[in-house]
Amino acid sequence: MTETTSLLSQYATALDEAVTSRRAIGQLSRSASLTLDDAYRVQALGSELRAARGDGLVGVKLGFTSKAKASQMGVSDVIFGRLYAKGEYPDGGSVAMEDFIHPRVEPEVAFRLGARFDARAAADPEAELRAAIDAVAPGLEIIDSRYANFRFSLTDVVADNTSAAGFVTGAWQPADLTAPDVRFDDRPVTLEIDGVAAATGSTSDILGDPVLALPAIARMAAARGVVLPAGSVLLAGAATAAVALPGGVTVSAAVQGLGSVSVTTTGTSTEER
Ligand code: 0L1
Ligand code: MG
Repeated sequence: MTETTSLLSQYATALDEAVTSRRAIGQLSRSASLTLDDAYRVQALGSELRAARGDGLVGVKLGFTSKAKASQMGVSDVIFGRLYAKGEYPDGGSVAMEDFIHPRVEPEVAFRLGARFDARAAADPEAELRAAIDAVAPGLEIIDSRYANFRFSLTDVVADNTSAAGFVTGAWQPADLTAPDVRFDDRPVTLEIDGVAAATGSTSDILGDPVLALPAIARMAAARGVVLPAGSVLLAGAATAAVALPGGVTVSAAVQGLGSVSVTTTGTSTEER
C-alpha cells in the first residue's frame, strides 16, 4: 500500500534531522510498510529539504552494484541516490568526522557530465547520457546510514538516500564514451588507510564494468525525474566492501590507469565519541 504524502514528509523530516543532528534513528520499516516507490518519494522529499537550506544537487550515485552486496540484500536491481554540494570534499583535503554518525568509505569510479542531462527530455536517454560524459576519475564515497547500527531494509536505505553522505573525486581524465569498446573493467582497486591496504578489489566488481552504471543511471533518473546540471558527478558504485572511517587518518583509493584520490579525516564521528 502507498503511504500518504504527509506521512512520507514526516519520514523525510526524521531522516533529515538525523543528518543535521548526527543522531541515528530507528528503521522506518519497523513501523511503516513503504513500497519502493514510497521510499524514492521520501528520498525526493529529502532533496527538497536540502535545497531549502541551499544544499543543491551535484550528482547521483548507484548502490548495490556488486553481486555480493545485491545478493546479501536480496535485491536484483541497483539503488539510486543523490549527491549534494555540502558532501563534496576536495582531493587531498580534510573531512570533519563530526559531520557523520558512523561513517564508512568505499573506493569508486566517477564520471563527470560535460553537459546538462534531462533523461525525461531525451529521445534515447542511455545514448545521450554516454554522449554527455566528458571525464572519468577515481573516487571515494563516504556512506553514513542514518539508521542505528547501520541496519536497514531495501526501502529504508532508499528513503535514506542510499546512505550517501560525502564524496571526493581525483584528477579528471578526458573520456569519450561514444567511442566504440570503451571499457573500464578489470582494473585493480586498492583502498588504503594510512598507507595500509584496507580493502582490494577490481572495477569489474562494479556491475562487471563501471560504464554499465550509465544505463542504470539514465533509467533511474528518468523514472525519478532527476535533472542533472553540467558538471554533475556520477558515482558508478563501490569496487570493494565499505570500510569503517575513523578520525585522524588519511584514506586513499587507487584505480589502475585512473590514478588516486585521498582525504584526511579530523575529529570524531558521533559513534566514535
Ligand atoms: O554506495 C553504496 O554502495 C552504499 C549503498 C547503501 C548500502 C549501504 O549503506 O551499505
Ligand atoms: Mg557507494
